[in-house]
Amino acid sequence: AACSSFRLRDALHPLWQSELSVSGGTRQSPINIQWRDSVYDPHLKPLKIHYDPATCLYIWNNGYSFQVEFDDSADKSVIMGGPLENHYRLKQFHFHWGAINEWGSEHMVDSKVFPAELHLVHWNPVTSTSFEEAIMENNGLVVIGVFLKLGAHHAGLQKLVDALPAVKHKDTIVEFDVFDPSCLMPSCPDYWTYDGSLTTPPLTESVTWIIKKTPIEVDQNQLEAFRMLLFTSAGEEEKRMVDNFRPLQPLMNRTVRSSFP
Ligand code: SG7
Ligand code: ZN
Repeated sequence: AACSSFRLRDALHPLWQSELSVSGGTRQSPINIQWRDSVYDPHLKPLKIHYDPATCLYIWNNGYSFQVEFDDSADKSVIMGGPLENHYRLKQFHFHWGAINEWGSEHMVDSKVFPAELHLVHWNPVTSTSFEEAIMENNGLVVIGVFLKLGAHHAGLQKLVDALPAVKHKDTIVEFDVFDPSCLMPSCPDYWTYDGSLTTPPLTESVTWIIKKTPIEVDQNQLEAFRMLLFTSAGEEEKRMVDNFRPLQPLMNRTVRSSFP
C-alpha cells in the first residue's frame, strides 16, 4: 500500500528496482500538510541547530540526488530541542527538485508544491551506534525539510551550486570543505513535525520529520544548475536529474503538530 501510488518512472529508476513489493506502511512520507488540520503543541520547544562547518567532507552524485556528506564520528554537528528527546548528528543533506518550477518538492502545504525541497538527514547516536543502524530503528532518524521557492539569489546556496559541474555524472564525488548548512535555514523558527519514513528505499518508518514553515528563496539560475546534473554515468546516454521526488503518501492515522499557534 505504501507504494501504491508511485509512478512508472520511479519503478524504472535503478534505486527502486528491487523495491516493488514494499507494502503495508502506516507512516509513509512525504505527505500533504493541511495547515488547518495541524495541531499546535505549546510543549514543542524551539529547534536548536549547532553545525560545525569543518565536519563537511564532500559532495557526490549518487544517481538520484546530489548530497553533501559530513563527518558523523563525533557529536560535532548536531540538532536538539524541538520535538526531540536527545541530540541527533548530521549525516548528510540533499535536495529533491522538478524539471520545471511548477513542481519538485516532496512535501506539500495545503496542496501547494514548491520547485525544490532540502533534506538535512540526522541520526540518533544515543540509541544507535551508526547511521546504517539508525535507518532501521524507530526514532532513529530526524530529517529537517526546507522548501525552496523562486525569488532572490541565495548567496549561501551558491557555493554549492558552483561545485555542481564537478559532480555532473552519477557516481562522481569531490571534496567540499568547510560549509555550514545552517546558512540554508530560514530565519523563522516555525515548523511542523510528524512521524514518517524515508522517501526512497528502504522506505523505513524511522524518521521524525521537521518541516520548516517558511521557504528559502533561490533564483532561477540556481534551480537550473540542479537540473543540469545527470542521473547517468559518464559514457551513458544522458538523462537529466529532475523530478527526483516521491509522490504523496496517505496521512492515515497521524497528527501533524505545529510549533506555532
Ligand atoms: C536520497 O534520499 C539520498 C539517500 C537518502 C534518501 O536518495 O540522499 O541517501 C543515501 C543513499 O545515502 O537515504 C538513508 C538515506 O538517507 C532518503 O532520504 S530522505 O527520506 O530524507 N528523502
Ligand atoms: Zn530527501
